[in-house]
Amino acid sequence: MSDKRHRIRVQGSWAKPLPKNSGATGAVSCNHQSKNAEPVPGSWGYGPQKTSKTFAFDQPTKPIRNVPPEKVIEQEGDYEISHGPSGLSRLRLLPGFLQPEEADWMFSKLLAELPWSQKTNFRQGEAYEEPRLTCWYGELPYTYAHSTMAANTQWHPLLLTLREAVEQVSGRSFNSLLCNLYRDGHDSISWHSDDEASLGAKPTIASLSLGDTRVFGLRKQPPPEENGDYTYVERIRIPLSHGTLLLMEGATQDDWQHQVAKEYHDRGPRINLTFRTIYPEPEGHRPGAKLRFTTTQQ
Ligand SMILES: O=C(O)CCC(=O)C(=O)O
Repeated sequence: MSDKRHRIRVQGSWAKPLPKNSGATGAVSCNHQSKNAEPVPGSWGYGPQKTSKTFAFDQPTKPIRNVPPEKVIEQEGDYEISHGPSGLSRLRLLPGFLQPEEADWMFSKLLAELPWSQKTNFRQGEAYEEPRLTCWYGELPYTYAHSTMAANTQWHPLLLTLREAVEQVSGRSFNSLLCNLYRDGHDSISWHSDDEASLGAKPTIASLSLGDTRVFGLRKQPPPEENGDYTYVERIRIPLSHGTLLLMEGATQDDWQHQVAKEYHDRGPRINLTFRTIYPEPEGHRPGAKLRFTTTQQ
């Protein structure tokens, strides 16, 4: 290797200083000042310093807080995710609740045959198109945020079969179903809890996923002294794959929020079926009101 190429290779922290008088081949510019060179007034590190600053380390007045590491739940099992403040919050994850081949044909059938539509909802008085398609089954209407889905008793026969299977494994009964279709990775549902008064106290929600895997995120509600700041709350992520059943039980809707965030790489369509039990709206409250604003919870 020629001397020049060799020096190019070893520049940086490995580079040895060039020998003195290295001649033309050593013409790599550097900031060395020769012993006799006059310092340039005002240049970095030379010349008279106008102010002399000292840096003192002050002990921080507030304790340093760490953001808790996010937990991941992937294995089949029952998980007690918190014990307060509203009681025990519990998840049950059943990957492979449906065999892949049966999940495949159910996905295609539901994608083609359910009455999917895009709903307008409202946030702080502003209308927006929900970034997903939905449909609703149940003898009662369901209102969340500020939008109502009309009662619909025309259950697709496949949904009745799935409801029975979910009831058997969960030991709960469900009279309603909210279906979500995420067309691609840009479709999503933002942070919320399924805690409308019409779902009753401590509802069990059974969520069945078909199609592409999406990450289901959970974050703990911050205590009142945090004033709605979620920076230091516990977080959990659960990849929900084709044929997986997730049960949310106990105080999960009181003490945690959940979301399916947008993703910025390719995702295929995904259907999510959330079986619920709906009760008539409590009297004297607007439909869709949150339970904590309608009753005193124990
Ligand atoms: O798609 C999911 O897994 C979540 C759906 C959901 O959060 C909801 O319907 O309330």
